[in-house]
Amino acid sequence: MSDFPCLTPDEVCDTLLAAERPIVLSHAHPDGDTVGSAAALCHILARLHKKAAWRCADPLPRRLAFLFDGLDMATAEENKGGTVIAVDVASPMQLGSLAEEYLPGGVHLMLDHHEVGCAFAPSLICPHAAAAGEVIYHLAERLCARGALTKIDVSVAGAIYAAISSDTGCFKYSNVTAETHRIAAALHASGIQADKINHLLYDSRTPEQLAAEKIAMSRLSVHAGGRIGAVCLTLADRAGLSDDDFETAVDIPRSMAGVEIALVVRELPGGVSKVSLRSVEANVSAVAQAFGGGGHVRAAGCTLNGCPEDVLATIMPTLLEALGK
Ligand SMILES: [Mn+2]
Repeated sequence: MSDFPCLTPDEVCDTLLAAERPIVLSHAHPDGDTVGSAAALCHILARLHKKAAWRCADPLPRRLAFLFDGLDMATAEENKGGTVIAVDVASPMQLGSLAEEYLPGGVHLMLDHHEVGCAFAPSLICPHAAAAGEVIYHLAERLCARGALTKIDVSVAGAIYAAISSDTGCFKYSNVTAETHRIAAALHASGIQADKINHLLYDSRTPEQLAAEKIAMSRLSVHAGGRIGAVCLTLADRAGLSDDDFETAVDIPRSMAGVEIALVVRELPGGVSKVSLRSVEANVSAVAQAFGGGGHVRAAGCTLNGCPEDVLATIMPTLLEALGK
């Protein structure tokens, strides 16, 4: 267990209210939840008269850039030495190259929702929340109740909505609860344009993303009588395209009828391959953990030595076990 305290929502609000020159950190290979939650927190901090900086080990994906619209951000240099808050980051490894800079001891607060992780700062972790965005929503509500915020305005609401929509596949995944919908309803009432946000997140692909999907489709293989769908991508397959472009590749095996576990195995430089796992019901978090990774029950990942085909063969017995075969 970690040596860092678990904080109450009120203690987190105290930290936010006392924060000076805040720096908000997102996890490496940023997704809509870590970026949306960070943007929402930056908007909240702006209402508290604090100009925040945002940092991530990897570049902000183009399709998520709209989340920072209207925010007057500080540079990391300007806020150096200030209060550091990590959002949607479950473990030090997920900070990527920022871990060297901020750990140990340089992060003051972590706000997260992963059930498996390794705390690296005083934390508020809500494993039942579908997204880190839900955690931010409850903090914003708490700040309103304490009179520190007058309301959850449209900018805060839009960023939280995008965060939650991202981690729930547009409110489709099994992590969605009645509470998720209650929060979404409240965000709608704040005047957000949910249709526009979801269009930007889901229905708008660049030519590069479409090219990546075409490659992923050509690398699809099925196993266990159609219950496992895998896409193996070598460095050569991905030449000229970014990781960002391949973000939706896992949707291809996942969308195949009968597939219970979908995965993408991508070769990285240095002889390792990164596995992204999704499932309908099976516990892929257990699979990822067996190989030193982690995540959620139905969305997890790990990194192993070897080329994609070899890594797929290595983890196949564990995948079959997860299917209960
Ligand atoms: Mn998340």
